[in-house]
Amino acid sequence: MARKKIALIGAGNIGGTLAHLCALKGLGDVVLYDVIDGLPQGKALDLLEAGPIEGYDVNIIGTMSYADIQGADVCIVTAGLARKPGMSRDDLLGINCKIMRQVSENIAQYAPNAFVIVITNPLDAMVTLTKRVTGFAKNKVVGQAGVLDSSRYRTFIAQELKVSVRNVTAMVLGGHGDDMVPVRSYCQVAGMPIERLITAQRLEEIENRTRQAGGEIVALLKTGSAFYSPASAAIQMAEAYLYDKKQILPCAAYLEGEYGINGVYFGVPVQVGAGGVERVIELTLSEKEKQEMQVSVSHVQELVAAMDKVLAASA
Ligand code: TXD
Repeated sequence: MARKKIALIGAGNIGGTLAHLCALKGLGDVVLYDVIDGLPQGKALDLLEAGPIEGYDVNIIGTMSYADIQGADVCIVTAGLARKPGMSRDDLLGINCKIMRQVSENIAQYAPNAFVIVITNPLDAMVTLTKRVTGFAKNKVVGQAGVLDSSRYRTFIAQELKVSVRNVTAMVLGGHGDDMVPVRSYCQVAGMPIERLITAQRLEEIENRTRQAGGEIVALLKTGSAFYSPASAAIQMAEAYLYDKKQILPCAAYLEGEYGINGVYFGVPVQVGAGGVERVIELTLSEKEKQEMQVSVSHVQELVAAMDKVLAASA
């Protein structure tokens, strides 16, 4: 059986980490694309030369030519600018819009059957743009935010209770902004509801830290944003697709009436398998969580409206 082909558009911090994870997990042959001459080629060669030590046989190439992504099974997009201290994700809108339009046109041309996972910020707008420009069906374009945000929430809860991260299940829904929605009512530790284990006040603090967790890392790194954990999150989504796992994961999915939301990408639990985003799962939320989802979706709608203005101005 031929190996799968995974195209990584953007070979920066997340792109390089994605390539490393693809190789270590033997997910498929990797094509690393970037516009900075030498960057994708250098990272690809470096990773290839780790192959004999790690024991992977996958091929990894670095390129500045979209023709090399021809026929990719999965495209993971990180092309664009990352945040610096003092910036919000939304500050990236203008520049990343232009980059993502170009990236999407090329994916449509060279990898028309790919499952596309968008990571570039502002996430909810960039994944909406990708679907529009590629013209791909909604099941083939998805955004990564919720897997990471949930992993952050799970990390802080595991630390608080001094239990294995494996015992903590949780979902963070909504847009990938500071008004994301940690869904307390579905958070459990080894099956026990979290509200029985941690006080409401302490949970509030943990949830606030989760909402600010991206910024916490930007403030520490100063030159960019988180990259190990976003890469791990996208790889979990790619594996669910490539291995037809039917795994339920919180992802930015295109909604058509689910949760009362229409026509935008928004973080909800979805089932990912060989069909891509196979189904949206509708949770029963508390009144407070419903309200939080409303606040978050109106922010995403504003962001998409701002994106439309940028696109109209540059058309
Ligand atoms: O959970 C999430 N969704 C995120 C998103 C978590 C963390 C960071 N997230 C966002 O991912 C971040 O705000 C950025 O928008 C992207 C990529 O983050 P990364 O940390 O990898 O940024 P880098 O290291 O700056 O890499 C971006 C690369 C860089 O090498 C550029 O040369 C390249 O993108 N780039 C392009 N590639 C292809 N095509 C074009 N036009 C292009 N322009 C820049």
